[in-house]
Amino acid sequence: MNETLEQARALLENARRIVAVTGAGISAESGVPTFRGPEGLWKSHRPEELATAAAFARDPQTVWEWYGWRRELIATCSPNPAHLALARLALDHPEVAIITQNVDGLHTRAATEEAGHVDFSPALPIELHGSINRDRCSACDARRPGSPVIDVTSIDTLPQCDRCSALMRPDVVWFGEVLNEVILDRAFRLARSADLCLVVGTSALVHPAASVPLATLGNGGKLIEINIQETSLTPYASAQLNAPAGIVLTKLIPE
Ligand code: BJW
Ligand code: ZN
Repeated sequence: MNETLEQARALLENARRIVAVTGAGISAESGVPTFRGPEGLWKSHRPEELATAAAFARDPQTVWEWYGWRRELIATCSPNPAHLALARLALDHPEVAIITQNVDGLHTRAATEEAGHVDFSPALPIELHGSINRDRCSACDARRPGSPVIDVTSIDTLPQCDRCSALMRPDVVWFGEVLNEVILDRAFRLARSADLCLVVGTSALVHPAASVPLATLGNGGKLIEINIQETSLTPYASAQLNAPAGIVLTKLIPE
């Protein structure tokens, strides 16, 4: 890895505008399970089966059980050295944006931990797939902070909207749903104007998020990939660092 690490350091030092596109792998060292792979299954359901509006309409109790389990788990997790290193990079460097597919809020927590306050920070992420810690009404779109514990005993005990009494759902983007247009435009604009894209811990299987690094490449920018496995983006990477994100990013972005 040492030679590639040197290449990656040189790319980072020479870049003026940088985007970091992250996925579930960056939170793996915090104890948050990834979606795909042997560790990624929950009660033998695949995310494609549970993370859909159709699954919620058919069986909201099972879908809420999964999200409730994940909320409780994430509440016990903390940002790891990889989140903190990216937050440092964004605070120290004038033009860095963190774009995440993750809904776990760990980049946001890292931003406040590194900056020491909760106001606007350049280390706050652009969250493409929403936040697991917010609820959204399935009928009127009202949003509110989510309860940390969900009672899935019956439909009537599931979270309900204060405004219209319909079922609340997690404020995340499910398969087949469109991503927020403003957020997505911003992510693509930043990626297109970046000289360098760090792609960290994503299988790069889910679109349109997986196309964001391609926008940097398409405009003549370079990619650094940090992943314990190869992905469809690996052949396009100027440097592929094949090791856990926490180890690589602390070497690449020292304190
Ligand atoms: C480590 C590590 C360590 C582990 N260090 N690395 C174009 C082509 C084909 C299909 C489509 C397309 N455009 C749209 C689609 C359809 C669909 C899609 O992409 N399907 C594909 C699966 C084929 N996309 C959508 O439906 C999207 N909507 C949309 O496009 O609307 C317009 C439209 C509608 C209808 C038709 C056509 C267009 C919405 C996608 C929403 C995804 N939502 C989820 C759930 C969010 C809520 C929740 O959390 O429950 O988002 S699915 C899930 O996957 C989650 C993730 O953000 C996303 C990506 O997963 P990620 O982060 O890459 O995780 P893993 O587990 O896959 O990978 C982990 C990686 O980490 C691995 O590589 C490991 O090796 C690595 N790793 N430890 C470094 N320590
Ligand atoms: Zn409502």
